[in-house]
Amino acid sequence: MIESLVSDKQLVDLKHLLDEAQKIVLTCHVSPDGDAMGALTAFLSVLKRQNKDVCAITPNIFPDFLKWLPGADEVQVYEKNEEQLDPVLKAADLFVCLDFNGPSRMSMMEAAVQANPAPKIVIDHHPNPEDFASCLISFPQMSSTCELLYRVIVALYGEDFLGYDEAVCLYTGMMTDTGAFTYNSSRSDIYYIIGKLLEKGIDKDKIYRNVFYEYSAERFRLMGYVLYVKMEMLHEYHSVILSLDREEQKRFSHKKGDTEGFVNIPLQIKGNKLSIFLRENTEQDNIRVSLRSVDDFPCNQMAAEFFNGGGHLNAAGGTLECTLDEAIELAKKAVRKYAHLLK
Ligand SMILES: [Mn+2]
Repeated sequence: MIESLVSDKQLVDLKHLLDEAQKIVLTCHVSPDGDAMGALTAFLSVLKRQNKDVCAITPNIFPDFLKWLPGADEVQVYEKNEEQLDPVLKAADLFVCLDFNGPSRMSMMEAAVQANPAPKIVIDHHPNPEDFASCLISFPQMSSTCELLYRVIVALYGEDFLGYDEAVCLYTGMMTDTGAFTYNSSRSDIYYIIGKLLEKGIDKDKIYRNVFYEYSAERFRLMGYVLYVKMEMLHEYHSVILSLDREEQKRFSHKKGDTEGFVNIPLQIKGNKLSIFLRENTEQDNIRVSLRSVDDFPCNQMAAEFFNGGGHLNAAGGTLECTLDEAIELAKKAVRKYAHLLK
């Protein structure tokens, strides 16, 4: 048996909140990734099988490459349907917040959720959770929220209760948050859990293809363009800056999710320690910043200091309200400031 991590007290609180609730809303962070969607769909399925009245709502749309997830078709998108979903948020008597550590991560949905004083269960692996949970299950050492949720579900309902669809969802989150187990995935527990999920009959190779072999040709043309034309090497600092403006994204028929993973590519360059990707947001008037690093370079610290963001040690993000050229200058300034950790 795997250690559940969740304390007896937490488990009692969790059970009590779930038992008492009549109308549960599950939610996750804005711009959901595989871990957020995997956790959302897995827990949706589990609670439905517990005969709960439960609704899963994302703040905005999730990428096409996650639409195949079992239960994804039942997930509501707040941004697309505010009038119909506001009453659902208002009527909820329990929220379960998955894969985020502070209310602002719900973005356009924050106000509506926070207006409801109903208790919140937070199940998450981001460091430094804010004080907004009635029941906080936060373990930053976890590879993913899905890994943690596996332990929570098993602690609540037992290993046998977990079904095939839920195993697919949980594996997807663990796989995507670790770059298919290439980073943040060196604990043996992870592979014990994968073993258990495989016993449920999941096809991990098919899941890999569902997520990573589903891109459009335009994405690869855009990737080629970014790497050939828009990659700036800061050799002295073992860092790389990638950037994309709105016009360039339009030129390559950019769809949400198309630039997913670009920021990781420069880390494959020999000796490189840090990769920064600056992209003009196609939905809002700001710039999305993504940071990735290897070893112990603190992306989250740099993101908090320079880019109004945060995250994990090796993967963090933020936003900037300025021009792309200004953002590039700021990124260079950030790299110079952290030179002692990069040289
Ligand atoms: Mn996550």
